[in-house]
Amino acid sequence: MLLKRASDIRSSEITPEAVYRSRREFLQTAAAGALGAYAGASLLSDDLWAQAAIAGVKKSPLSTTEATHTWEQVTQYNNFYEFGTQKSDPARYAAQLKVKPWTVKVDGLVTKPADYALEDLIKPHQLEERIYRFRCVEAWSAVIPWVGVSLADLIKRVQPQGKAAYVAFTTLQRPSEMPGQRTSSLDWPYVEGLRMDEAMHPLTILATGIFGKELPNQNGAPIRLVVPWKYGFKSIKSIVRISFVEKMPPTSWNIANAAEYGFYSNVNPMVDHPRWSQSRETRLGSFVKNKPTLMFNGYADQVSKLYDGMDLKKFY
Ligand SMILES: Nc1nc2c(c(=O)[nH]1)N[C@H]1C(S)=C(S)[C@@H](COP(=O)(O)O)O[C@H]1N2
Ligand SMILES: [Mo]
Repeated sequence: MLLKRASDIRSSEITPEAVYRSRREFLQTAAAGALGAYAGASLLSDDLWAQAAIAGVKKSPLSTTEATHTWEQVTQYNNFYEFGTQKSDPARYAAQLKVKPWTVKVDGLVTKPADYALEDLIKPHQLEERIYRFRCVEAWSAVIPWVGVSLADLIKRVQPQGKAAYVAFTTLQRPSEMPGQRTSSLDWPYVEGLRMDEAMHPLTILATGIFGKELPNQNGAPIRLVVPWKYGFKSIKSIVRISFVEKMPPTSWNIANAAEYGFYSNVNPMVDHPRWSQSRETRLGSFVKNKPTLMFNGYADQVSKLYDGMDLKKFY
């Protein structure tokens, strides 16, 4: 029998997902209430809330003022295929991943290549809270208070060479602790990439936390990318390698299904996914796909310049 490709699994998930949300999250939302979520998050006792707090995090003017989702919503409904293809799998299985110590290899066309211990790569005084809208290609969305550093600051420190036109990212490959990697739902390891100007954009961050606490494993501990104007799958989790390269690097979802997932993957309500519309979205905790999706996920003023003159139907 042929193994199911991840792209097939996705299409079959659409209805069960909505059902799952409407049942489970009705109760959660009712409990967390309209408190504005962030404060409400602690109302839901969950031992993950015991994640270590991150000290000295500054607020950022780049944050949205919209109310955030709850800790429970953001940590119990995830995509992290290394732990399985169901939204509940990461919360169930990711605790077994050992994230300390953690090393990130910086290599390729760069002046200061090295295997950096995570503590040496992320400067605590640069940590900021960035509350961003998050939009998954499957048309659900959330508002998440990340803790992270500007990727641009890190890139400047390691000094890419003039020829470096793209940044490539790789997730940890450790099948002993990542049961999904013992299946062929995707080609492993998970890889992603950005054009250099996208990587250098002030909105692009490497996140190490959510809600002022260290990232739970299911959200991509100990370090993951967040690019708020792109579909969620660009936000690669549990990064172990950052490479500076000349040519556009391969990306996991493009490898899995090039007709459906391109390199750019900018949120764009005018360019539908071949199997569903992208014009509206379902906010986590809601029942209906009634929220209009905004161009570049609402970040058009900041990022549309990056794509001047590009046909976004062609470069999806
Ligand atoms: N390594 C890795 N990174 C990943 C994924 C994955 O399966 N593996 N899923 C992506 C997808 S499709 C989404 S929507 C986001 C989900 O992030 P969240 O679970 O923190 O909401 O992670 C992205 N990063
Ligand atoms: Mo996604």
